[in-house]
Parts: sequence; structure tokens; C-alpha cells
Amino acid sequence: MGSGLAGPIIIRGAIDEVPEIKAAREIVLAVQDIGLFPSEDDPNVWQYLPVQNAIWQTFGGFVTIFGKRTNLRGGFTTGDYALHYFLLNGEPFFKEEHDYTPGKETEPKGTQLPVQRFTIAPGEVVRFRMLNGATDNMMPIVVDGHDMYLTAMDGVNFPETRVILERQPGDTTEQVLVATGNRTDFLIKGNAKPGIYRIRQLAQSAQFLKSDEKVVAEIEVTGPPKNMAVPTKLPIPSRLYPLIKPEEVKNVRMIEFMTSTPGMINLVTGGDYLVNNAIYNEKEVPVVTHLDDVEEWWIKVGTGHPGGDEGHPFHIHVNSFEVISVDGKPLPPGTIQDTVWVGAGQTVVIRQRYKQHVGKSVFHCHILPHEDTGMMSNFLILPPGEDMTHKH
Ligand SMILES: [Cu+2]
Repeated sequence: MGSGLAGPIIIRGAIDEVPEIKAAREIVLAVQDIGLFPSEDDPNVWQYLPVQNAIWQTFGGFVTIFGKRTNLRGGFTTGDYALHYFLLNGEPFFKEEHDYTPGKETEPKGTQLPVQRFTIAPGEVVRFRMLNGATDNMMPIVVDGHDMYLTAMDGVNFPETRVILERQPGDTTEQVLVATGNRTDFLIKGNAKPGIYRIRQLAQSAQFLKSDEKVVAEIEVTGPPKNMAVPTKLPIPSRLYPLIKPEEVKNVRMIEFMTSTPGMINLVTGGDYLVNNAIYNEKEVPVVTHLDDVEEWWIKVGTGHPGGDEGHPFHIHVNSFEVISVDGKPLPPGTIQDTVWVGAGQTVVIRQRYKQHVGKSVFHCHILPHEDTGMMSNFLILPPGEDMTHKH
């Protein structure tokens, strides 16, 4: 993904047959990023090379183990590149350059680039399908001049359309958080007033690197008006309904994302990226569940140490989950995702039923440098009645 290998796969279903959605044009917004360093052979050549991306030694430094410099230059990036492009459907829309000023290393210098423009008619309803396929940048998304009619997250539609009102100055809540790994589907009804409107990613400081506001794309409202409708009720996604009832929960777990720098456990990269105090170990299975069981997980990110003042998107393989609450605030029923942003100091509660598939899989932070540095854990789904030691 860091070198651009990411893209959406669209699977059709009942949602596509809703008349108002069927009538709407579909516009895919696939966001990616690519990080570059000057070649060590030719400084005029920019390239993506993992060898140049060691955590804390990103800019050509050597890895330190037990306080001693080694000759190792390998490792993973923090997302902190000499040159960093953000791409929409393969075209760059924003550029970041590393700031070498001491104390400014976490505040890359951003430059807005010209963006793609999508043309819609006043009153026309269009369906945007957005993927955050970037490696580490969480995107709070708004559309100027338009309410957003949210129909789905992560490929599973809601039971009814949710309206995100046009963001007004001073608003802090009217936005869609699209963390790395998240997908979001939203409808827009072209403003009655022709003009150029922006799809914006708001500035955020919820991560290690400060993230500037970015214009992702523009919408030009022009031409003869149409009068298209936005649906309210949506088809129930049969695989995930009826929703889990609280009394079905068989097990409650605490899952904590923790970071610590300098690292106390991970002496190679110099930073600890942990789930429940542990670096990923491919041979350990800390979480064992059973097919058809229901679990409730409290996913937590602390502040300070251990915690790290940085949010992490939780992602689990195999089954989607219902997000029950974020930081104590309940979400509307049917908020089904496979990736959810957990801000620093927040706890997110999810419920999940292990359906259809048994076997070993993983959950992890969907910020790739974190995941690749150990913020990942195995879990095992056993057939009903089996345990780790014997079969019945
Ligand atoms: Cu993370």
C-alpha cells in the first residue's frame, strides 16, 4: 500500500436495487498515499524504499539497540517521509514535505495541489463511494454546501439513510470520520445554486503527524436542474441481522492499543506498538472464541504512557462488528463496520458474532506502520464445543 497498491472492490447487492440509488450516478473516491525519499545513489531520483524508513530513524539514521548505534538501516516508516503525496483515483491532490526544523518534525509542510472536479446538476443525486486506502492518515470528511446522506460504512448499509448536515462554522460533529481502511458511501443532492463546492478533509491532530486540511476534490454544480430523490429506508443486510441483543453476549474483553517511545520492549525500531501490552507474535493466540458465539469488546486507547496521545483505527478480519458506542455515546443501531477509529483517551464498544468461518485470523491497528511494528494480535475461532487442548 505504501507504494500505491490499494484499490476498491465493489460488490453489488440489494442496496443497488433501491430505485433512488439505482438512478444515482456512482463516483468512486479511492484515496491512497505514496511516500518518497531521494535515492541514495542519485539525489535527483525520488523513490519508495522500505530500507529508508526506520521508525525514529526515518531520515537516514541508524537503528539503535540498547542505546548503541548499529549498522542496521531497515525498519518501518511512521508515515514521515521526505516527500509524501496523497492521491485520489491515482492523481495527487496534496503534497507534504518533511520539516527538518528541530521541533517541527511532526508537522510536515503541506501544499494543496489542483484537484479533480466532478460535474453534477442542481437537484441531481449522486452516490459517492469513498475508500481511505492510505497507510496512516485519518480523514474527517465534509462536503461544502451540501448535506451528506450516509448510507453505509465498510460495505454494509444502514437500515436507513443518516443525514450529516452541512457543516457550519464552529461545528465539531458534522463530519464523517474515514480512518485508514474505512469505506463510506454517501449521497449528495446537487445544491440549487450552481457553483464550485469542495469535498474537504478537515485538519486533525489526532495522530503522531499533524494533518492539514486538504481539498480532496471539487463538485461543480451546473446545467439544467433535475429533481432526484434521496431514499430513507434501506434494505436490511440479511447476513448481519437481526442485530445482536445485549443478552446474547457470552464474553466481554478489554482490548487496549498502547504505544511507548522510546520503546521498552521493541528495541529494534525504538518504539513500542502494542495490543494488550504485547508485540505481535505469530505463534501466540491470546484470543480464543467459538463459532456462533457473541462477544463484546471494549477497545481502548489511553493517553500519555502507555497510550501515546494518538488514535488508532481498530480492524478485525473475517466478520464485521456492530459499533455500540464511542466514548460512552451510543451509536444508532445497525452501525456495522470492520474498522473503527478509536481516539486517544477513548473507549469504543463493539459486538461481534463469529459466523460461518473457523480458524486463525488477526485484528490490528489499521495504521500500517503501527500494524507492521507489532500492533496486531491473533485470534482463533474454534468449532462449537472444541477447546485448545482436546476435542469432544
Ligand atoms: Cu495505530
